[in-house]
Amino acid sequence: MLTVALVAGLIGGFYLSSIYGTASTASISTSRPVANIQLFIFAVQESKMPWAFVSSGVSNPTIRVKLGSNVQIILNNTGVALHDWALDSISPSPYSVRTEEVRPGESGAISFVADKLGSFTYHCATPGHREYGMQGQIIIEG
Ligand SMILES: [Cu+2]
Repeated sequence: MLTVALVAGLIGGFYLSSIYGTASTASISTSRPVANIQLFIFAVQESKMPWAFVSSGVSNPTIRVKLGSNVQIILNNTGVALHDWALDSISPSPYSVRTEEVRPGESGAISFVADKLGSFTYHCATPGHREYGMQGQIIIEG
């Protein structure tokens, strides 16, 4: 019985020292961890009502983001009006994110750090477009 405990203690001690050994080796590295990057690419559908952001064939998709991610939004304006992509206080949300107004045939991009948990609405902030249907949900989860 005593032998078993002694051996277990030795193995445990070795295990712990190997963990700490790994940790101290890792701390030598000066490179920072690569942030989790999540990319979302949207096109625009305004040829019929309701208007929509479209991603992979889905209109106004609910997008899910891991807390702390670097979120990159690309808006390809495939419509004929000005559009943007916004996640702002009007949504409402605690974020203040908005691409420039993107002209037809052009693309806009914006990135932000998803540092606040919750479910919010992204939308096109060009007047009237949200009412036409350009809005969807973004869920930032831990
Ligand atoms: Cu719009």
